[in-house]
Amino acid sequence: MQLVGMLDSPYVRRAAISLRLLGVPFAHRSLSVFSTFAQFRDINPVVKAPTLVCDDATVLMDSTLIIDHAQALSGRSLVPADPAQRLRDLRLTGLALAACEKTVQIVYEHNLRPAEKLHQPWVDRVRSQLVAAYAGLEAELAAQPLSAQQETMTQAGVSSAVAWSFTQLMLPELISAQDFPVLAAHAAQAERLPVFLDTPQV
Ligand SMILES: N[C@@H](CCC(=O)N[C@@H](CS)C(=O)NCC(=O)O)C(=O)O
Repeated sequence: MQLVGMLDSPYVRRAAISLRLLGVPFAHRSLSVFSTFAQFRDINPVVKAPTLVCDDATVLMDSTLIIDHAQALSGRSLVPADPAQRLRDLRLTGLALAACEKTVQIVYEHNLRPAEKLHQPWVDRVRSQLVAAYAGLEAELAAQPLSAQQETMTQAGVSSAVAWSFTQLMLPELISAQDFPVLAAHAAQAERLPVFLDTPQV
């Protein structure tokens, strides 16, 4: 199985970390959706990272669906089975994915659009959504921490740490660790785990 995409994408990184936590073997192919667009398109015409090329040659995209498939293969899940704990984990994963999406939108707005075409009201709207997603995560983690241990980490623990590190890499001036200390501490602890160190975003 091949996981295609660069680890500076939080979606690729959370998929890679999840596959490793689940013990699902894969080869990582570090192709960019930008600088190696044509090569990526030969594998997946939709050019979405991550893309998983399965052993039977099925081409699967979207990190959530790739993780779902990996969980079926491994017979394990990174989401708790208990309905109440599961709901909380899904909610926190949703907040983390929203934070990833809003960070990517701001980065694309600045990097892909000519400066004179940047639409500031849109950037302001997306930024407020990004802050809301991190405020939600901070409140949840302050009320009840997430595990940052490799053996007990859930999908929310993985995705919130990956999202935080990604935003800190791309937009450090926009989201300050001082405003989200519990989340920043969770991510710092997760980033010291072997599975995170083996899957670096840079
Ligand atoms: N919901 C998707 C989002 C994936 C995504 O947007 N990936 C970005 C890279 S960070 C991408 O493929 N961008 C290229 C494009 O959308 O054209 C997932 O969870 O995998």
